[in-house]
Amino acid sequence: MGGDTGKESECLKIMNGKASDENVSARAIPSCCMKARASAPELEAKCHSTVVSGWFTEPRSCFDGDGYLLYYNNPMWPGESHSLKVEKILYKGKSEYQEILVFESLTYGNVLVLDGIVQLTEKDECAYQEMIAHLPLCSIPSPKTVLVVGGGDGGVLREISRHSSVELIDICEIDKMVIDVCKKFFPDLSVGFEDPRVRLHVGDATEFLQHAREGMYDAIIVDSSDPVGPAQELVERPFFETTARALRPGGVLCNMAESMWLHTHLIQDMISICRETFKGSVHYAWASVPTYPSGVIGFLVCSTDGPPVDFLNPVNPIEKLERVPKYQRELRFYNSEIHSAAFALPSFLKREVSLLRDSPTSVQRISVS
Ligand code: SPD
Repeated sequence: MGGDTGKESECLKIMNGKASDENVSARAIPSCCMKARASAPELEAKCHSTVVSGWFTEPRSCFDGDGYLLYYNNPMWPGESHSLKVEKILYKGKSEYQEILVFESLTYGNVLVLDGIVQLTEKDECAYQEMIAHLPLCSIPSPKTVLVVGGGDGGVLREISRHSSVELIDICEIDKMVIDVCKKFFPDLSVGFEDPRVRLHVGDATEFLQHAREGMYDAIIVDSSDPVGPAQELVERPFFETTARALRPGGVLCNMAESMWLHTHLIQDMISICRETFKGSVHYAWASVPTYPSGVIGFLVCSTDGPPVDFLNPVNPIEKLERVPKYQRELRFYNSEIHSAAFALPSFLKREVSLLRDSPTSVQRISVS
């Protein structure tokens, strides 16, 4: 799979509607790559978004003139939807990049939705933010320089702030409006911006990384939305190459990597690219997040050539960190046991994506009996 770049670009092209209709209809479309079908022009005009009869439903539901459900307009998880009961709509707006919705839910606290997709809820955000930050930072000794790509809500910054070894936290978020809205409605997350080690850059992360000094960062954390639209390039080869260049030898990347139940093809693509791009370790981990599609989310962790990184056994355990009281609340999800457990994978996933185990100097496939 490592050299199968044709397959990799095919998946990403289909997801993002770049493949020609002829090519798409001539073969079976993988379940994680349904953009081509969902964006068929005759269906596009009939979408209704967001809140209907007091319920928010993801993805957006599309009805015919008589009110019958036609389809769900999201290429990432066709054939299913998830609803939350809305108590009150708190904010609705449109930035240069996306639609932003914030509502108070009955059971999950305030909810942030971008382009119709749930990004976080107050109740379960801890699982995602804590894992995406501490999986990489607890895997290397004394991280000092960290870059966050995306992450405009501030939750990942809040988690990085727990690490007293960190001296600099750059964040590159493209959408200033997301930052401003979160400061108003998600103060428990946006508190992350108050850390004096944080330097905010509003702009395109690919450009930012292209100008970053080679070997500048100990860790890069990609906290993006799904790879449809603005975040598409964050799962493509050029982005991973620029990321690897900006990491020091033995530096680590942690990238949001979707659901093992829904996106095995995408995960395969990402692993395939990263095996070629990062010369250290490449691993997949996952956590339970009830309000994300299928209730789980994955993380792809990679290290560059250099001092070996054993992601499975945290060398910088969170329990031993010196407390930085000002920005800290208790951890709700992450601990060292969860860290190691997150790399235990179901058999179907090991088989489908040929997941990897480290050897001291290289990566190799593991066999599954
Ligand atoms: N399917 C939704 C995935 C969202 C990942 N990003 C969430 C941002 C939280 N900081």
